[in-house]
Amino acid sequence: MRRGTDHPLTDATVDLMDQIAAAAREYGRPDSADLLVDEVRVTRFAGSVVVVVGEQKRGKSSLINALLDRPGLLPVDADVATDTRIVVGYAPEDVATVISTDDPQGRQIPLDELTRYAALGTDGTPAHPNVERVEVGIPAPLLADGLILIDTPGIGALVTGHTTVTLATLPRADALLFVVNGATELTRSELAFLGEATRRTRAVVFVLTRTDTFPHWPEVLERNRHLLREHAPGFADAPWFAVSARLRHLAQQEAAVDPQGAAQLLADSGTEVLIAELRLRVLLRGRHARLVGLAETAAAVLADLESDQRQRLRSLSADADLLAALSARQAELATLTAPEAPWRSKLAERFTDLLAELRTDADARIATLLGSAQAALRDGGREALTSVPADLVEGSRGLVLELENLINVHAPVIAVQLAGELGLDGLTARRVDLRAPAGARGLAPDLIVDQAAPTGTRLPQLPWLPVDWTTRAGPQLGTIAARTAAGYRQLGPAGRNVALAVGIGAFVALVAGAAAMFGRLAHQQSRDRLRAQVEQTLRQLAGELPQVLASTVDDLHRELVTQVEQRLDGVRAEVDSEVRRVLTDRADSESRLGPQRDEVRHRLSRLQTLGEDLSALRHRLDGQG
Ligand SMILES: Nc1nc2c(ncn2[C@@H]2O[C@H](COP(=O)(O)OP(=O)(O)O)[C@@H](O)[C@H]2O)c(=O)[nH]1
Ligand SMILES: [Mg+2]
Repeated sequence: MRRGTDHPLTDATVDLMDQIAAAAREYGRPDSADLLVDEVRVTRFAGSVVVVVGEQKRGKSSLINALLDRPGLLPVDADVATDTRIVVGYAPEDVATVISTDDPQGRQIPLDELTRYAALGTDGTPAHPNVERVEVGIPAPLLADGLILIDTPGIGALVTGHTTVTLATLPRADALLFVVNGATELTRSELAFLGEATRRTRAVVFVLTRTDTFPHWPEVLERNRHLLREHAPGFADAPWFAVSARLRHLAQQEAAVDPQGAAQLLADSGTEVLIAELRLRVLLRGRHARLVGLAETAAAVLADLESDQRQRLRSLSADADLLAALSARQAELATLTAPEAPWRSKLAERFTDLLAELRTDADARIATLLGSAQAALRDGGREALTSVPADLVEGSRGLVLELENLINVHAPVIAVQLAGELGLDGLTARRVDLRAPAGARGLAPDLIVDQAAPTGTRLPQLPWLPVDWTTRAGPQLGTIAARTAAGYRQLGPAGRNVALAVGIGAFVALVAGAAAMFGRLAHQQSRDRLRAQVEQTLRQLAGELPQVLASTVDDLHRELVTQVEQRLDGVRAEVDSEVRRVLTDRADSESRLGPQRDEVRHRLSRLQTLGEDLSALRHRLDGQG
């Protein structure tokens, strides 16, 4: 994969990580070594996801086509509206895959059939309501650098299905690219969306399109800034880019004939500045945050290794207090591993709270789905007979995504808290992998694009993007590595990680079942019948949800308990063997202890050198930030 936008310190960082991983392996911490190697892999390949959002016909799809210099790529037409998410990433050759309820694994389609699957039909209803997303891979240079662009259906009222899904996607992306056009100022629904988005996104870039058609766009832009200050102050300082997709296409056509004119058109299109911004702010900053996270993880690993060796030195030097300290730790661990250890009930309480929160949230969302369906059936025209079921299908997807978000925000916090309270060196809540099979997440963008959707689910989601559970407090562009490091720092030495790999399959299946029901309700003849069926399906969903949520949370709880128990057993075994070593060392002769001390001192000095190199690197990273 071509990497034109690489961070200047990538090689230096990766090289040092390799050295630290090697030391960890040599000095008896293979898990820490694996952790580092794993994170390096993620850092090398992780791309940045940009969700392109805006109302219908603002020029989102045209903009993506222009940025990729592929005029016909995404469906653009006065009367063809995008009706599903189109995820565009790098692939060495053109490829398109439809992920639908019928084909959760994905089914390859010719790229030129994209419109058929991704757009509304001529009668204004989805031609393929079961399509969850389409993944498109093309060999565009901008994507080769790791960018993933997600084209979305237009946002409307906050409660509509499409908008719900788009909002739920934001915490999983690196940036939001918000598209408006130069004709009119931000609408009420756009401002409402942005208000909601403030809590959910790390970075936003505003793009005002069609500057070629709307000469008064500068006034519109000024007015928009003003409106943002008033209605979404969190975005008041976000950058704005005024562009014309058309001028970029014209420039492309002119390039061979009139290079000078083409260069002027390209400059006038404003798109080059936007591309530079995407490279700099999104790609490069994402990489930077990942490198910083990696360096932080490495620092914690080093501290861990050093503490091991210091303890070893104490033992070899017949430190009188060491045995007492180890015995105290043994006693403490004995209490913690007892069946009546207080952490168990405390943990149970936290999961009970989580369940309550999930239920409240789910109930509220189902009530909203019902309310807006009823309103549309009461007030809408005939099109409500098709739009309401379609909206409910999307609304169900949004429900799953939002509940996943909630679990992903809370479950790691519970794990982190517990680890802190148990004083468990090495209990690290790295990531809560809720659904995807091992290896399907946090992978290279090319893998995300190439890979089939997660297996074992009936309602496949957007490619899983790690949820930002540090919210906005973390690095500007949160990343797996940065967040992993945050968890690591809170929890002390890593090495043995708690990855909560729990399926929420039952939950997904339940909601997918409801979504499929809604899908079948389209083209009903009577409003009253449709209303009755919608109400019945939602009631059924609301009725079954508590049980399914309870068992999901129960699984999570059990999984964490198992992990903690295993970890406690591991620590116990470690401390026990340390005690045995202390006793052996005591019985040993000075002629044998001396050389061992020398070896440990040698190790400590190697670790110290690595530590100095790491400090220097972190300093350089700070300077680049
Ligand atoms: N003149 C002009 N028209 C544009 C430009 N960008 C988009 N359009 C037109 O605006 C309409 C809506 O564009 P589209 O990309 O489908 O909007 P979307 O619904 O936000 O994805 C289409 O007819 C496009 O041809 C532009 O930069 N200049
Ligand atoms: Mg579109």
